[in-house]
Amino acid sequence: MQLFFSPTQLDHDPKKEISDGKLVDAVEVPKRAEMIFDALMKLPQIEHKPQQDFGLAPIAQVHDRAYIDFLAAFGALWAEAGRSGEGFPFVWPGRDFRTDRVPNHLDGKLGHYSFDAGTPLTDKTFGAAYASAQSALNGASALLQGDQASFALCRPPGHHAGKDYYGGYCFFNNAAIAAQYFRDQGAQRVSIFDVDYHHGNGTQSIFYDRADVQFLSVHADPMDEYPYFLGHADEKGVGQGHGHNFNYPLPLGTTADALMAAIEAGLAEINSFAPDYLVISLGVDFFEGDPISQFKLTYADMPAIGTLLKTANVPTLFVMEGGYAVDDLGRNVAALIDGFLAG
Ligand code: OKP
Ligand code: ZN
Repeated sequence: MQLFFSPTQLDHDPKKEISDGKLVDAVEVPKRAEMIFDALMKLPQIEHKPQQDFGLAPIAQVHDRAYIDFLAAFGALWAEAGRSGEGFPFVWPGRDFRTDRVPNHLDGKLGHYSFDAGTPLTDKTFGAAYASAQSALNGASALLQGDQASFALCRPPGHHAGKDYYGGYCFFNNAAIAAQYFRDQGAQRVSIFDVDYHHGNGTQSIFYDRADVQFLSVHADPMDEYPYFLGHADEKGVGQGHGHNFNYPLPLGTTADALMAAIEAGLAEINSFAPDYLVISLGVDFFEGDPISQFKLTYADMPAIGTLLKTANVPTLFVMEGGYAVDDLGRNVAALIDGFLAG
């Protein structure tokens, strides 16, 4: 199994985030990727090769140009405004505000292109997010060339990012970019199964009106957990996309049995859809020790999740999303992938 990761992804190195009314130490840190990389490299089946650069075009197949340009320009705009620290939005268009005009002012732009205040933006974010998306594209390319499985160690993660907004530590939607790339390279149908603890609101939104990309997500019930405003079971898709979106919200405190039952339900839908490729948005923040999450899976539960995902029996790209128990992160991911490879 080829593993894709570039050190440029470590350049996004935020110091602080806003949480519980305070500036606290950032949770989505470079060390996360280093821990996962080191642990995966210990698996004998994993090989790490140099990355190809697919350019901006496949990113622009998913994200609006103006949004991409804003992220690219952010560092200069922030410096020009004479600001120090990291970029945080604090004003958004409320329900009946206008969103058809992008404000000139930096604070207006920040609000226009984001949906939460928990995601620090730095002058290095664009480069790291670009490199993270390239890892996903390399992983997709490996499957297009005939590999049965590949692992894109994406970080920053992607599944909360929509076509023209960031949030939830996510800037470019790596899973969506990979899925769209499969389509653009001739695949007829692609499934994205999001098994992060949080709902993949960005990925859902990007494909909500489409019949060619099926989206499924198991996650903590948005009534009780971030991102709060999307991820309910009655969100089925619109237009051509109706019947191609599947949400499996689960209660806080969920253990392996219930999570695996929901994954099995999702796998049955994937089986009927018969995709050419499967993208797994993988977060291991369902781990009991995760500092920001409230599911109760143990380290010992990880291999069975991987083995279960293998039963999809479709060429599979893993795209890394969340997981914040930094000391346990590597071995949790490696145990899950070990279970997948053994399955
Ligand atoms: C990203 B991913 C906790 C704030 C949590 C956002 C969580 C984003 C999770 N006080 N903020 O899906 O793992
Ligand atoms: Zn998550």
